[in-house]
Amino acid sequence: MMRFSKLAMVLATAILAAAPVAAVELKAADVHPVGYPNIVAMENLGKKLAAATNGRLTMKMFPNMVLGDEKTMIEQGQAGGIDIVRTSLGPFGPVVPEVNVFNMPFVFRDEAHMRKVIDGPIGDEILAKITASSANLVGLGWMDSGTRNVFAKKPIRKPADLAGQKIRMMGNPLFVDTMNAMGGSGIAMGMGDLFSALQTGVVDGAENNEGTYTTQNYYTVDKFYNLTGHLIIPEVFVFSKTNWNKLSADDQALIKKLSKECQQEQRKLWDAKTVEWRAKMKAEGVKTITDVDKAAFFKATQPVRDKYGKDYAAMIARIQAVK
Ligand code: BDP
Repeated sequence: MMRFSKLAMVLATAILAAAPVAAVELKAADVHPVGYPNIVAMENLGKKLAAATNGRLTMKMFPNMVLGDEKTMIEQGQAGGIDIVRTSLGPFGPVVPEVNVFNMPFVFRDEAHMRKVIDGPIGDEILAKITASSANLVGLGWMDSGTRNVFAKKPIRKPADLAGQKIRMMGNPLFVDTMNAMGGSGIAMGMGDLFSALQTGVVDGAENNEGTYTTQNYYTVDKFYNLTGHLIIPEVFVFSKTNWNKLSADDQALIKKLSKECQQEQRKLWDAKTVEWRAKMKAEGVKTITDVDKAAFFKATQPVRDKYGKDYAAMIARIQAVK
């Protein structure tokens, strides 16, 4: 009897050791279509993760707003329904107000400046603020999203050209104030509703980078792409904290390391795609207006920087000091 139970124990131990560790499929969500740099970079993170864990951790990408627009995706991340949410910082501001420092009009001199800031200690600090906030999310990394420019059915060169124009902005009061200060009428709306809003005249225009302007087909309705350059907003990707806490410390460290790689890889993909998007705009007859009075838009938006920036004055000074 004694001998039998010993054998049973040995067998049970052997079976347990051979049983595969439960595999986890991480859910990642994005509003963009397959092939967009953010999606490709995130899918590559997933592939590396699967390779490094022998398939124990894998990732499934839900692109194209299939899990909702960014507001919904962020809420799902907070609730644990989505593991990795990639979102513009725009709709993230109402959830973690500290990120609004990057959402301020003309806070970055240019994209190179923005990249330097997100790669350096300030970028890490804001990610840590996201993680430390009550949002129940872990800040993992940044992505480039180019420069946002106003598109409309007419050229926009100065604030007076925006008079009477209803311009869609991302859901954050800061942006509605920004557009109103720029001379237009800002209307907050999710990206999912924008195409039909443009078509039906609910709004006259919107603002975005070349990538979203072309891949969402906005150029088919609004042919003037005006280089107002008022916002350079990095994108962030975050992990649901509820689900993060279920991972081992080693897995967390691995995901953090791959996130840093993803941040650098996305930017290379971004630069290559930007060349393609610009070529497409040209081929499709988009009129890119370059002689925009940016100084006038900068001046017009000073009250927005004064109103929202007063809470982040020290941080803004540090951003500006990054050369
Ligand atoms: C794009 C961002 C995306 C935003 C979108 C928007 O990549 O995250 O949802 O703008 O305007 O540039 O809503």
